[in-house]
Amino acid sequence: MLILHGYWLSLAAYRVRVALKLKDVAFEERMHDLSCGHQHESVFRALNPAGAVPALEGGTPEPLTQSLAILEWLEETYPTMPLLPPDAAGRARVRAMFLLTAADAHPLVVPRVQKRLATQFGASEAAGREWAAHWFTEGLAAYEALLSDGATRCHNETLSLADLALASHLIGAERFGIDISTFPRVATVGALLFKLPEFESSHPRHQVGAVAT
Ligand SMILES: N[C@@H](CCC(=O)N[C@@H](CS)C(=O)NCC(=O)O)C(=O)O
Repeated sequence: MLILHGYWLSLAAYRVRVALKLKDVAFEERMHDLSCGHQHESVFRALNPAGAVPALEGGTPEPLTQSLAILEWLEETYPTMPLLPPDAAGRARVRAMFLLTAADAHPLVVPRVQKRLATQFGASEAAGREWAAHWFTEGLAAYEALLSDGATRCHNETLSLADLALASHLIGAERFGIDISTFPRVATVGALLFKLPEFESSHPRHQVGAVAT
């Protein structure tokens, strides 16, 4: 049985949770309370020396880390319900859209960065939230420009890793109080994605330990 090490609020764990469900892979999830610093404990660092979720244990000799690496492994190991297109150009486009969130926006708002902004630069909680909203808004603008008019999915009307990233981005956007109505294509695709049970049931609000934010 695969074990997903996650946290209810983690957008990166969300991306992996959705893929496991879409691919109908059995897993159990263990939550680590990032708000209490559990990611810094030695037992957790043994799973991921970088001190971050997600980590996926049980399918490989060493736990897998980094949502994209985990998702690529899942893709190769459980090819049913493919989440990458068959053509090289399509795969490059999907990975680029995925990285808008996973490489460009999300890393700027994770707890360790927010904490550093506060300790090194004296950023208040409100300033940290504004910072996060800024980077997530930039990401939304990029998705909006890349999506086709009338699109129901990020790429070629077929579910892909890009949709997992966009859905996680939208969860963050909501949390940071961003009005997505100025991004109509993103709003349309997002609304359709969250109608899918795998996307909705994986939402942080339905996870163990969830509290209203
Ligand atoms: N780039 C990583 C992100 C990993 C990451 O930063 N995860 C966050 C939660 S979404 C975390 O565990 N942060 C711990 C911290 O910042 O202290 C991925 O896509 O998996």
